[in-house]
Amino acid sequence: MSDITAARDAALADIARATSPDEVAEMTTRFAGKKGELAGLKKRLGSLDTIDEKKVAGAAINEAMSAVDAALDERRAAVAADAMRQQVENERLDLTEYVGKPARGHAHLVTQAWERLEDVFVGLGFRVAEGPEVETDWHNFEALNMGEGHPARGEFDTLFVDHVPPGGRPGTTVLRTHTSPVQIRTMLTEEPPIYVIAPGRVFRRDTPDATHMPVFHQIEGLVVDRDISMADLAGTIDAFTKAFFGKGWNSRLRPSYFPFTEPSAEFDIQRPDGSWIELGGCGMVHPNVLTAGGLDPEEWSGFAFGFGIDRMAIMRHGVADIREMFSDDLRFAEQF
Ligand code: FA5
Repeated sequence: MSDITAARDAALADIARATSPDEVAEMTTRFAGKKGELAGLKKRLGSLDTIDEKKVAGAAINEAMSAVDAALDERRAAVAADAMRQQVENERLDLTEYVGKPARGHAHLVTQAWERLEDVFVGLGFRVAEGPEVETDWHNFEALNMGEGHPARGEFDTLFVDHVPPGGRPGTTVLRTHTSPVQIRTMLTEEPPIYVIAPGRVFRRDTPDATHMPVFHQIEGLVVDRDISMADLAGTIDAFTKAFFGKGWNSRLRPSYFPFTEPSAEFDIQRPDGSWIELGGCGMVHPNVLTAGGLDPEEWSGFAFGFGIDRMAIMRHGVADIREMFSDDLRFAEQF
């Protein structure tokens, strides 16, 4: 009987000290398994002399085994709860722990310029129009008075898309080289008077350098109404220049050539220090373009302009190289 009591007490003492699920598992084998001490004592029951002795000792062993089993169950549950508590503590995320001011991002320089341009032109009474970046040859060139083989096509180093439209010819799907096709799409879907701007992404096979990117952004302007003249164009460009850059800035038009405007001009803006910078092209919408847009040139007249948003952004912020705007260097982006 003292062997049974000693084995039980030793087992219960050890079990009470177990601290991990692994230890409890090991003790389960050691104390409650077939090769355990109590199991060994049970096998020795046969060596006792009387039935009564066997009964008493057998009952004591069973009682001891039940006590050990219960202690193991209890310990197993306790260490499992501890382990869970530990894991929760380890994985705790203290959201109040952050000290200091979180760094806030901001819109890209081009996006900032794009959104300000929209604001200024909407303030002048324009609406924002859109067109697809993948265009048909017809919208990008033909309808803009640049038929097949027109020499001006050569100025746009065009990227072609493999797609062949149903019933169409290969090589007639392009990445738009300018935002001017939005002029055509607008005229075809809207009745004049038309006062729209169309900012967007355009593509050319230009090698990147300080002033060129193969993917860049333009903003187009189109006005179609009755009795629109070159004076309206010049006045609009000047109103825009002062609204966007400031009161001390001026604008001028210089004769130029675009197939889709006649007459055509380049427009420059003058900084308060007196220096001039070229911004974009403009002119009176060519009668052929009005016709392609489904409008009668005898009844309607209009002007259009287009300029580079990226170039304007680098001018405004004094950035030396357009490529810097598209690097992933945060030290650059964080300056603006
Ligand atoms: C045009 O694209 C005409 N569609 C503009 C126009 C519209 C004229 C309506 C008349 C009426 P141009 O190819 O010059 O014109 O491009 C206009 C502007 O886009 C340029 O002044 C320049 O600011 C910008 N630009 C042209 N190529 C690039 C380039 N590779 N990277 C960045 N900006 C460019």
